[in-house]
Amino acid sequence: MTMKLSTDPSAATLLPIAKKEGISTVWDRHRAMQPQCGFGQLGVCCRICWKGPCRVDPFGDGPQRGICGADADTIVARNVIRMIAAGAAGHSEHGRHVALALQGVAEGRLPAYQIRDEAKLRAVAAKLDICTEGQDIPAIAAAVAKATLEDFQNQDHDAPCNWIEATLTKKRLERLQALHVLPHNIDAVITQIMGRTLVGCDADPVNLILGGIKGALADFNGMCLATELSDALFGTPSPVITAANLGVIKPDAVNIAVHGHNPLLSEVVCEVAGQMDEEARKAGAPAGINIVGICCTGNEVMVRHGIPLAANYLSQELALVTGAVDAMVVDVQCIMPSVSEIGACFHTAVITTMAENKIPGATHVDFKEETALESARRIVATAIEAYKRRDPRRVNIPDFKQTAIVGFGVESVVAALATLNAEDPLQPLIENIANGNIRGIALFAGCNSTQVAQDSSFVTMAKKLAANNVLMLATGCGAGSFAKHGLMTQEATLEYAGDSLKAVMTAIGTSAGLNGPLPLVLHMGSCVDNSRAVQVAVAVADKLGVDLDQLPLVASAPEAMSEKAVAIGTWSVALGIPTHLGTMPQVTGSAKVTELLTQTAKDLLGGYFLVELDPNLAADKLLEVIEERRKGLGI
Ligand code: CUV
Repeated sequence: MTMKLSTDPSAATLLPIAKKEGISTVWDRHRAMQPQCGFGQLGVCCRICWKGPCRVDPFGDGPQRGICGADADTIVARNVIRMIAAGAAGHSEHGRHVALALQGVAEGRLPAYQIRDEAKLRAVAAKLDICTEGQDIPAIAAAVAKATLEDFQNQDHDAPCNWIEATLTKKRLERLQALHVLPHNIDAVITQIMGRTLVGCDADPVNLILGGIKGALADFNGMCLATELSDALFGTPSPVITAANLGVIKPDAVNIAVHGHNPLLSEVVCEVAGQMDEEARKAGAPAGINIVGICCTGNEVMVRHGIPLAANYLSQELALVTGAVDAMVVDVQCIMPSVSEIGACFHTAVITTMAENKIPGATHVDFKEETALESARRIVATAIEAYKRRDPRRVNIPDFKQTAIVGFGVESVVAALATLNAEDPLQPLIENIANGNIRGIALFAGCNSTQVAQDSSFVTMAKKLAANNVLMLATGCGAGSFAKHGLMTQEATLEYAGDSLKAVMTAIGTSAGLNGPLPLVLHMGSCVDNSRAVQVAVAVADKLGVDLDQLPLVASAPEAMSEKAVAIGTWSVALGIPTHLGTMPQVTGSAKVTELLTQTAKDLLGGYFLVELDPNLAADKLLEVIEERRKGLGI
């Protein structure tokens, strides 16, 4: 008996085709990998030096220490904080690229980019305490870029990064400062994690985990700046109606899938595609060029421009199996190396673009911000060429797509609320939380994993929380799940929201001109856009005069998989948010580390990890946490 692989209807259509064509997918490889290494699952396998690999016997019979003398607690702690460092490195490198692009725009060096949202740039400057009086836009952009890049350069250990300092509640900053976990320099903190986890360095699990928390907060800092500066460059999201799932691929268009994370490339590809539409028509594609998104690059262009989302993480290969993707353009992160091989089974050009992210078998078009337009033109031309080789007999586009209303940044949430109370936009939200119409807020984030039937835990949990009047926000592949399954629609609110939540969503949506309720789950963007949800929470906390760990606010990554999710989950805990994981974290080989993350954290930080693999029980537990928090606030 095999477990259900995916609840995405597209998978049921395309997996048999993949099988017939002899194409192996992520689910085939998952099956071939069984049984998976138990030591690795517990986190007790150490590969940090070449005396090893070592592993501690979890049953107590075999070795209890590695060859160097490290016990399970040390090994587990070292392994997990290295994951945090990797996650933080990914997000922060993304952030650095955006900051450098902003600097390049300020200096007039990057013709492909401009400040599309000047108001946002000014707001960011104000937030960072940069004086803008009498300054023009390039000068403000230069100052913002400089303050941001300081977060990668500052050598004063006692001076926290500019972004985190400008973002959190005062109480939270004090609490983190007291624990010495506020990052002063993203790069330095990541380097420290790598250094302290070398053989023969930090062996104290508590000290290691604190170092990991600092790394996770550096990750948070990197996300905040990536989100906000991207908004200044590319526009701040506002509600837009679009669609999700593989049915957004068009049989009669040149289909270009943009996949990965960083909007610097995809934004220019979208723009150039608009200019080259006629060429696609001349090549025989009556519908011109159709851009679709995958993973977080997909989320970025979806919330900003309403570009439809074809797939979240687990179905990226299935996009290729449709036989109708002419080019898959990838930047960084979450790109399965298998895509080049599957692309080669069809006519699809799989195009890598980043010098540090290549895939054997793919075509590489080097992308540099300075020459972005040329690269984008080459990419789109390659897609048009590939289209000419498409075999229509092998095209199988599943007839599944759902409408999705997306694009809920802080600004658009506040704007919607302002239609109810222009003087004090947060008041209606706070009132409805206080009177219990909204019991609490849940942020869904994180990936898909083959450990869970794709999208199933997201959807199960959301329906239950909705029925219990919890307001839901989503990012990343979680947002992708909800979009594909029709939970980002007004109909979903009417069908699944509890009565009081439905009434509030209808009041806000109607007054904001949506002719009905807000969608059931609010799409805030990509993984780095988790910072948007924090901003909403901080605004609410500040208004109530409380800290984040007092709010009826929870987070959940029911299908987490990436090291980036480990980093995000950890900062979520550090910010005081009870954080659910629906896949087993690889730490349970150490009772001490497990206790630290799930219990001690509660006293230290107010937030903690809650692990529950059953989505129904997980929803129940989060509802309990929300009620406990409400009680604490006396509401
Ligand atoms: Ni950044 S990190 S699988 S694409 S959310 Fe999706 Fe989102 Fe996880 Fe990756």
